Amino acid sequence: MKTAFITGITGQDGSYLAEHLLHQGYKVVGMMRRTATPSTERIEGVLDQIEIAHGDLLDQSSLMRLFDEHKPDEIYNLAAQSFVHASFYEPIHTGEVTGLGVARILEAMRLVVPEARFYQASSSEMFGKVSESPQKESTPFHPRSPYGVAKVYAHWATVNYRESYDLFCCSGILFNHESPRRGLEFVTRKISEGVAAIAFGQQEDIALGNLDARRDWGFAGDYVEAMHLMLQQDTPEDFVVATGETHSVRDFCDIAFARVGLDYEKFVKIDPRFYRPAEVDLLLGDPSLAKEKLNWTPSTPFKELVHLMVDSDVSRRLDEGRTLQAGELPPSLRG
Ligand code: NAP
Ligand code: F7E
Repeated sequence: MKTAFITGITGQDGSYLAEHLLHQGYKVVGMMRRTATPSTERIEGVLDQIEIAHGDLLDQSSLMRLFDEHKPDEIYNLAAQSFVHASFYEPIHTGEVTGLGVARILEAMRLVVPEARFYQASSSEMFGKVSESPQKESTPFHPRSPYGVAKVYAHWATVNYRESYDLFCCSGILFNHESPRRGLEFVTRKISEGVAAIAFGQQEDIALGNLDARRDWGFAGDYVEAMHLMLQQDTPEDFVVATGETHSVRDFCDIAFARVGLDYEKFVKIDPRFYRPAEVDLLLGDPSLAKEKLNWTPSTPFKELVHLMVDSDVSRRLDEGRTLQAGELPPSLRG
């Protein structure tokens, strides 16, 4: 039985990847950092099937100790300070975790488990101010935030360990991927949760920033499959993972509010606090290489993704016995 080691196990992707790898017959070890209140909500369903290991990307010795203890065959580095907006306010911390943390993990792998295969969670935020559309593996990077800058460092560190030491290291350049498990601060979940709260009379409006930003949004459950496929290749290579479609934040609002029979224009307020010092205006990925070499395709169209997220936030309230106050829910969502 192969052992997979996942950092960022408590995050959105960590939870989906753990489920996918368990299904594939792996032993899964998930790394968690020490916090006063452990955040295991997303992995409650699989906690009894995985092994939790305590370590931190800020602590080199913890990574070396854990690799020595678990001797992983595959290492998936999903841990990061992943919120772009916060990276402008905590640039040093973001650099330490999201950038240098990857050098720490690569060095631990080189010294302790050089035969392991390594996946780095690279990001479309590295393209930033894009020089071509759609973006592909060869598109130049122009990051627009401390987060994007840290991911570029991590990306090149991964390439460098592959070229310098012949390690099996690769990066998935993943475009935005969402789910009902998305953190509440990201725009998609902020909207889906806000729509549900408005429909149940718990909230009056949603304050957002730039509605014209465009993203290539896919479903997280699909994207973790691409991560696994990358580590099953004969030779390590980097891949763009995306849907090949782009939509604006405004489009997301429109479909999300319509799902509960409401008009977004009546409920969305613009608040300059949610604008960023530098914005990424447009992201659109070209997943041709992943389709060709990994035989990977996204399964969840944009509208379906928005509905999935809104339905989940509505259903949770219905399960809690809450009563609908506003809107015209479609029949599938009525309690
Ligand atoms: P997420 O939900 O924010 O999860 C981040 C994970 O990193 C959490 O488990 C967090 O633990 C952990 N972490 C943070 N600091 C750490 C540290 N110092 N040591 C160890 N663990 C630490 O992110 P996600 O959406 O699942 O994304 C997974 C990865 O893909 C991230 O690297 C992200 O940057 C990257 N990415 C995401 C997307 C996307 O659209 N979702 C796209 C491209 C790339 P706590 O629970 O303790 O905070
Ligand atoms: O913002 C705009 C905002 O925070 C999307 C991370 O997973 O994907 C994610 O980064 C867009 C931006 O995600 C609000 O200005 C408007 O243009 O949901 P987001 P992100 O910054 O694209 C990449 C690929 C990653 O790698 C990251 O880890 O939406 N926007 N109004 C807003 N965004 C937020 N968060 N909140 C607003 O109120």
